[in-house]
Formats: sequence, structure tokens, C-alpha cells
Amino acid sequence: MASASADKDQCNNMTFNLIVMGATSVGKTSLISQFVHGKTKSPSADSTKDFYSCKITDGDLNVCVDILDTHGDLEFPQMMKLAIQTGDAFVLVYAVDDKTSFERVNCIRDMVLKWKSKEKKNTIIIVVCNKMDLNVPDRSPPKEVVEAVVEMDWGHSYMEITTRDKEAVDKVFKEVIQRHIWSCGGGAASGQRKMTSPVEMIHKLRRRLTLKKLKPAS
Ligand SMILES: Nc1nc2c(ncn2[C@@H]2O[C@H](COP(=O)(O)OP(=O)(O)O)[C@@H](O)[C@H]2O)c(=O)[nH]1
Ligand SMILES: [Mg+2]
Repeated sequence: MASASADKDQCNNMTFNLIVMGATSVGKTSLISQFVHGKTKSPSADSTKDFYSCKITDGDLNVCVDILDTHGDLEFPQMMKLAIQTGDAFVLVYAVDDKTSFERVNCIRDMVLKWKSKEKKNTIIIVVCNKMDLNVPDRSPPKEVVEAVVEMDWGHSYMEITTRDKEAVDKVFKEVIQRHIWSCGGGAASGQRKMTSPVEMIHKLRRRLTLKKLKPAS
């Protein structure tokens, strides 16, 4: 389904930016790694890489996806804002054994809606509950509550996975792609392409802000 090194010329149908967000250690990097490389790499082995380009084929469609792997708490609000504003779709991840990580998803969603207010209708958000292999008894919040909040109150897709299951991981990305295709409503057929790649901007901003942070106050 996915090929990691996308040749953008082959993406005759569309290109879009997908941002994966959530608290630290919920499995964001593992999710992307499983999708792109077919295995959950040791995150430390790949800690410097946070941007992936891949091509997804769905039927006749070749969709190029630029995936941004964010760090648990984006260090600077400006970076968080930039990441959100450049994203077309968002996968918000929480872990079934970490109650506060669902609260984090709630906060991130609020920020996404705030900073993408002009295109609210087209903003795709998928909420993913990860680490289902842990079989956590007495989940908090309970599954029924999460499903009701995410699907009925918020109107987003909700999926439960373990990043160790490639098939389940692929389904998450397939859902994103399908929602994107629907939201484009004919963009694919007309060969619509998005040319901007914001990831370099985010890297630059991150470097600039890190330098600023390191600079002693005068
Ligand atoms: N049990 C379990 N552990 C997972 C799963 N996905 C990721 N992890 C582990 O959770 C830890 C954090 O994963 P990582 O992908 O670095 O999380 P990130 O900080 O959100 O990028 C690592 O030790 C992973 O091996 C999962 O589905 N099940
Ligand atoms: Mg990570």
C-alpha cells in the first residue's frame, strides 16, 4: 500500500500533509515506522527523522503523503501553530494505558480547530487509541465514552490499534486517505496537486527557536 520514497511525479492525483500528534510515548513514531518501513523500529534509532514522504496507492489513485512526526509536546507554541496550519489531516494518538494522553488529544484537537478555523469543514481528524495489545482492564476513560465523544460529539473517526499489527496501522492511513479524497470532492479526478511542502519551514523554525532558547538572556 505505501512506498516510502515517493516519486512525486508519480503522484498524478494528489499530495497532502498529514500530521501525527499526541502525548509523548503513545506510539506516534512506531505508528509511522510500521506504516512506512513495515516494522516498529526502536525510536532511538530514528530519533532525528521526523518527516516521511510516501506514496499510497488506493485503487487507481496515487496519493503522495508527507507525514510529519511531531514530538509529544511541541516545544514552542509557534511550532505547534505552524505544524497545525500546514496540515491537511491529523492523526491524534493516545495510549490505552495512559489516561492523560486522551486529555492531551482533547487539547490538541481544540488547537487544531482554533488554528484551522477557516477550513474547519475540510480538516480531517482521526483519533487513534494505541497499545491495545496491553489488554488494559478497567480502561479510563472507558471505550464507550471515548467512542461517544470522538464519533458522536466531535464527528471524527475513532480507531483502536496496536502498532505491532501492520494491517491495523495500514487501516488508519487508508481511512485518512479516503477521507481526504472525499473532502477534495473531485480534486483527484481533476489532477489537483498541492505544491507547498511546509516541513522545511518547520525544521527551520525549530532550529531558529532552539537557538533562541539556548541564547542566554541579556
Ligand atoms: N505495548 C505496546 N507498546 C508500544 C506500542 N506502540 C509503541 N509502543 C512502545 O511505546 C514506546 C513509545 O513509542 P514511540 O513510538 O517512541 O512513541 P512516541 O513518543 O509517541 O513517538 C516505545 O517503547 C514503543 O515500543 C504498542 O502498540 N503496544
Ligand atoms: Mg516519537
